[in-house]
Amino acid sequence: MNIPNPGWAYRDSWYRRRIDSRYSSCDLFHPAGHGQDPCTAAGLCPVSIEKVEPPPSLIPYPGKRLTLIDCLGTHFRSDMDREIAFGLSQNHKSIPSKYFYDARGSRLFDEICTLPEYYPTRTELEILHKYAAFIMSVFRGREGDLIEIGSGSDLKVRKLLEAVPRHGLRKIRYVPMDISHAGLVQSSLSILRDFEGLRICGIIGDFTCHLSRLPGGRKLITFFGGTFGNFPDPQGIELLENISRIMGPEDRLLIGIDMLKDIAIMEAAYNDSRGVTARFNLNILNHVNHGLQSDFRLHDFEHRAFFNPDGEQIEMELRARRDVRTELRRIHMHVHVAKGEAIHTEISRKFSREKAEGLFRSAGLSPAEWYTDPRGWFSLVCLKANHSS
Ligand code: SAH
Ligand code: AVI
Repeated sequence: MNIPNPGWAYRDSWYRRRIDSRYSSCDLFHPAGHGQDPCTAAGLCPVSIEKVEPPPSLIPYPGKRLTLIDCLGTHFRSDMDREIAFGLSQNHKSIPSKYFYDARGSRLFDEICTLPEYYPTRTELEILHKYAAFIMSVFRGREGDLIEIGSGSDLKVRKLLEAVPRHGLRKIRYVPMDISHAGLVQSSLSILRDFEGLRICGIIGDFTCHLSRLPGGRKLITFFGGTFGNFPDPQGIELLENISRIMGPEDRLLIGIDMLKDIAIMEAAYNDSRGVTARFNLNILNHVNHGLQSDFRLHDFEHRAFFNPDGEQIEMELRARRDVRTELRRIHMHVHVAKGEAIHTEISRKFSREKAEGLFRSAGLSPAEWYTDPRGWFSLVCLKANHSS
């Protein structure tokens, strides 16, 4: 089933039924008509919420174990208009990788994570499995927030939560933040079901601009999957600086980074034999078509992913098989992609330890712990903010 993103999930009857029938302790905030600032109620910084529209049957919810807050609101559409128009009007065309993650894109990414060629997920899980109890000891049985930015599916946070004794779960609030509305709701509900006593405050937001909306108390911030590697140096450093600004002396940032390795292994991870990564890459055009009312035909493009040794990164693009012309009708913009021309969609950086440490340092962060797998393919780094030490 396709749940359009964002903001439509609750209007979908299948989805509504699923929430109604399985979860009663759920609180969805509606900006208008409640006379209450939802963020204040949830212990978060004030924010205007413009779009969550739960059907009347979802309110009220005793227990209030799940709160959902929408920071994207109507801005999502105008930001998407502006960013897509900018990217497609450049000499080297591009679409920002965050637009991979509509409901279908999020599902395709989950499928990528199960592929034999896509080593990052299982390697990161292996590391988490080994060190979860140690990582979660930062809470030392005290109250705090376990924040996950770019949370996606719940695979990884489960490993951390499973390492917490049952009574400890009551002291923790899980705060996932993701741009994908459907993905965030689905994973929040699944965690809510399986971890009794845990409270969840899901934030539908963009971590490049909504970090200040995160709660201010004691926290462990997690940024899994190597998503940090989807940013070039300047944006990556800026993102880390923004994270470090909201960290207190005892707070930690646990960040996943994919390490440099044999080129054939890295390239195979982005050119899987079942073609799931190709579908994931091409699906970004579906998202653009839906959002900006265009008519890109997916079969007019070919998925390409290769390692660029200069940037030490995998680059993904969509190469036009023929001359393509379409109009982004929502913003009255005509686009021409010439045969053979590429639309760049993603970089996925692969790090040496020295390179990563340099970036962390530039952002005012330093490693407190460095966890890796026996082959050194992936690293989970626990960082503290220098300003607060
Ligand atoms: N953390 C998960 C998912 C990684 S996929 C894992 O390790 O498997 C990247 C996730 O980040 C997706 O769920 C996507 O929706 C989200 N994402 C990408 N760009 C984002 C942005 N700018 N703000 C918030 N979430 C974003
Ligand atoms: C989310 N991110 C870390 C993934 C990656 O490996 O860069 C996205 C992805 N792109 C293709 N496959 C997976």
